[in-house]
Amino acid sequence: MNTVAASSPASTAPITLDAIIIGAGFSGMYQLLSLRDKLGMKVRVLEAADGVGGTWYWNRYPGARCDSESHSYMFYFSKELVNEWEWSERYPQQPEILRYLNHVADRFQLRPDIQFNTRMTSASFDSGHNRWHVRTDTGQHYVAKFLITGVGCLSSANVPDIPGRDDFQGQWYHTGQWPHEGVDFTGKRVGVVGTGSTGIQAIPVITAQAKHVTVFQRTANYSIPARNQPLTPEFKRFAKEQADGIRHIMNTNTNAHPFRMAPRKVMETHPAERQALLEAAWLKGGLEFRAAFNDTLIDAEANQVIAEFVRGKIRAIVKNPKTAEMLSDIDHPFAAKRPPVDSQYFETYNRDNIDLVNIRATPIERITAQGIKTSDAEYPLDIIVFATGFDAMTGSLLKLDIEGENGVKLKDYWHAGPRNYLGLQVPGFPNLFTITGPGSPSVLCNLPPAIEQHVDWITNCIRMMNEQGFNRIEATPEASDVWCNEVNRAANATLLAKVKHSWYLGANVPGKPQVFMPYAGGFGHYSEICNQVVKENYKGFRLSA
Ligand code: NA7
Repeated sequence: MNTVAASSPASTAPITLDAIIIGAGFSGMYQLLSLRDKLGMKVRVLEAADGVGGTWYWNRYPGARCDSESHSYMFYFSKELVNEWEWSERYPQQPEILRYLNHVADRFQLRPDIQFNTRMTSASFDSGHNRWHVRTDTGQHYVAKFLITGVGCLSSANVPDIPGRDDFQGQWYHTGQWPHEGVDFTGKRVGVVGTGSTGIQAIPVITAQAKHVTVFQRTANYSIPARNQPLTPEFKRFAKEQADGIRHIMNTNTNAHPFRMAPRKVMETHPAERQALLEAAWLKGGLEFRAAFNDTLIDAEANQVIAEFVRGKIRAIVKNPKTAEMLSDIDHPFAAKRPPVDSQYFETYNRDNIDLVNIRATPIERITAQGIKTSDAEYPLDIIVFATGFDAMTGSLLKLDIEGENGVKLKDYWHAGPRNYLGLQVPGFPNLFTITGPGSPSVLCNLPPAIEQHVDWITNCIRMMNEQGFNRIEATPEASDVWCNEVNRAANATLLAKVKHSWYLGANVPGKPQVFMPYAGGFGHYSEICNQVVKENYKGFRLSA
């Protein structure tokens, strides 16, 4: 192990390293471990928070839980790690995931090489020496051959710029920047804006505590019951004994989840059998519901059938017909926006301390000192919770102020949307790697396997460069163009690209270019493409000494 003391005082003298990694979540920690322990490189991770965890450090809102099943939401690179860690529930809650990531940091002695409370403020590439110069808000200046971002796809909070927000005399919070001490909702009138995965997780938990909750819904959403439960000793044993098989399934299927899509099509299945299969999938719950048929996201007619099944479930659960109508009046195909998984979301609307407001019909006009004013009413509130999502995929990268060759800024190069090769490298930004960057399967996947695949690819690439004496690697503009076309082609082959107001396209952030960002061609297929590129001597990359 080649540990670099991570607590050097602020100084103007540059500190020279082999690689700088930004972020100490799943990505940054595994990348550190790989470069330091496998390749013996001098590496430092810069992390803005005072602890590891990334997304799971910040997202501490009530009900925060992973939608991936716990036995799949972990690292698989170390058999010992798989064997020694035990999850308690089918879907882990945020504190348990954070405990896991802290365990990883301790077990592999990562902390000495992570510099906490340090935000990278800029990075610029020196072409003459093939080195990145990285500056931090702690006044440090690092020089490193490689710069690797592990900043997460959903980490730049999107707080809507609603007029009057600063006038509000109560408290407001964004779910992705939740206070560590928690928020006490007892006796409070709470407004929740947003009904994506986060709002759907938080609303039942907040409503169980608050005096009254008003949900401001812009887009009604599908949700599948999680059917969360404690894991049985038998399942825990199965997950460990079958770890290799589970890993193989995740690494070779479409979404890196530990289950395969059933090899059947909706319209080719007899309606009675179809109904029975959907009922069984609904009872089992979770994201696996999507795997009951393999054409849900490809065939609009098939999707309609499934969408109508879920709408029917909503109408059956929610007793107030007006509320049921608002919740089931969904304007997009099933799973074409990120499909949430819930615990008692629709059931919560049967309580008498919750109301739903359709802000598409009666838009929010402003926030007042007392609450939220829509076009037809004012709602007095003590607390507003913005569950309004993230400037996804590109937001956290563009905040970093990265400048490549010839002084070109990443934000200018990407002014019309992200352009890169394989989601890994941007032309004109040599020796910069973006773990789970736009253009890779990333958010369409269960992320830990996607992160392991990217980190392993980057590590093997750097190993090859070290062994063969290359100092510089850069994606060619031609390869990037071809890849961007492939990303568009893959999206257009599905119903995902049909939804114009989805964060996959950047539509949730005013002014953001609308480009479909993740690669929808499937994780297993994507991995094969990455492997083939290596076999063809890093086809599409320019390597130089
Ligand atoms: P999402 O999925 O982006 O959901 C955000 C929600 O907030 C969604 O209902 C939005 O409505 C709503 N929203 C966003 N901006 C506004 C404004 N200005 N006014 C009213 N409503 C608004 O974010 P989540 O945090 O729920 O989930 C993100 C991911 O985290 C999730 O996919 C998982 O992977 C984990 P819209 O649909 O845009 O009309």
